[in-house]
Amino acid sequence: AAANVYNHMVMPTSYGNPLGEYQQLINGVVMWDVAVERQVALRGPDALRLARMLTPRNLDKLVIGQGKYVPICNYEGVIINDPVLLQVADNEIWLSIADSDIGLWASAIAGAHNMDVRVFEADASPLAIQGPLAIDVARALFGDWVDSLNYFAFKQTELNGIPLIVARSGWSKQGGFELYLRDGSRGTDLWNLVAEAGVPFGIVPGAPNGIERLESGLIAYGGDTDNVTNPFELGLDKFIDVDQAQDFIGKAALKVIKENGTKRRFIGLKIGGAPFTASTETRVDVTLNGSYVGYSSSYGFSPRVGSNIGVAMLSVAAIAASGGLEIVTEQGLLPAEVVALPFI
Ligand code: THG
Repeated sequence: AAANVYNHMVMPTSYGNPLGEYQQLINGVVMWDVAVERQVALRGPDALRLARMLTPRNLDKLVIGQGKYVPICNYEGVIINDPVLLQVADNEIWLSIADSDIGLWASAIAGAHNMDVRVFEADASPLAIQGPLAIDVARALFGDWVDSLNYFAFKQTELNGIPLIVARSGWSKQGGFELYLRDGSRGTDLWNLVAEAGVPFGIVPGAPNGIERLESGLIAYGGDTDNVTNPFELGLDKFIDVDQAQDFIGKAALKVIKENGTKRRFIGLKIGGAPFTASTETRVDVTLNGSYVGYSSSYGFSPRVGSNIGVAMLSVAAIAASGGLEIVTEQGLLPAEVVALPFI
C-alpha cells in the first residue's frame, strides 16, 4: 500500500498491486477513495456570480444536475486549479478541487466584490467506481436509472439511508461513476456496500492510476503544471472563453496569451529503454540535442501502447524538431519522440 498528501489529506495511491489495479481498471472495475477531492461550496444568492468570476469557462448554460470541468486561473492567466463544478441547488455550487487552496482564493474574491455568498468546505467525499464494468456495479447499487446519466451529469439520491450525489465522472477514460458521500460518518458503510455489490464483477480497491491517465492524457494539476502554466499550453482551449460578455479573473491576460500563442505545449512522449516497472511522478528534464527544452512530469510503461510513454511540457520549437529529444530517467538518458495526446 502507498499514500500521498493531497488537499492536506492522506490519499491512498495503491493497494500494493499497481499493475493489477491497472488491468482491472481497463478490463473490469475498481473502487477508489478520492475523498481528497474536497468540495469548496459557494452558497448564497451570489453563488453563480462568484463561480463565473472564478472560471474562464462559459457558464451561460449551467444547470442543476450537469457537472462541468472548469479550469481556474489567476489574474496572470496562470492555472491555479482545474475542478469539476456541480450546481447542486439554485443557490449552491460545488467546486470539486484538485490540490490547491481554492477555498481561500474564492472567499477572498467574494469579499473583495461584496458578494452575498458563503464559501466553505462541504461534508462531501467522492468515492470513484471506474472501468468498463462500473456501470454494472452502479446498476446493482442504484437501479437501471444510472444508464440515463450523461457524461458529467449527476443526481442526488441515497443508499441505505446514506445521502449521496451520483455522478457519471471520474479521473479515467474507462467510464464510471463518482459517489459523493454527503455524511462523513458513513464512509465505511458506503465503502462496504460498494465492495459487496462489486463482488460479482471482481471489483478491487485501487487509486487514480498513473499509467491509464498518461494513456488518456488527463491533466494532473500541480504535477503537470508549474507556476507559469496557462490553460492554452495544456490544450484546454475549448474550456476558455475569452469572448464571452461575462468578466472573469484572468480574462485580459488570457486574451493576450491566446492572441500571441504559447511558447510551450503539453504533449505525449514515446520513450525508449526497458519497460519501467511503475509510473514515476517526479519532474525530469527533457533535452533537444543536449539543451533543456522542457520537463516531463510523469512517465511509465504502457501495456496498451506497448512502450514506455510520458507527458511533457516542451517548447514548441522542440516539438516541431524532428529527432534529437532525450529524457533524463531513472534508467539514465533515453531517446524520446513526440506523440499527440491522448495516446489512446
Ligand atoms: N473528479 C472529481 N473531483 C476532482 C477530480 C475528478 N477533483 C480533482 C481533479 N479530479 C480535478 N481535475 C480533473 C481533470 C480532468 C478531469 C476531471 C477532473 C476530466 N477530464 C476529461 C478530459 O480531460 O478528457 C473530461 C473533460 C470534459 O470534457 O469536460 O475528466 O476526477 N469529482
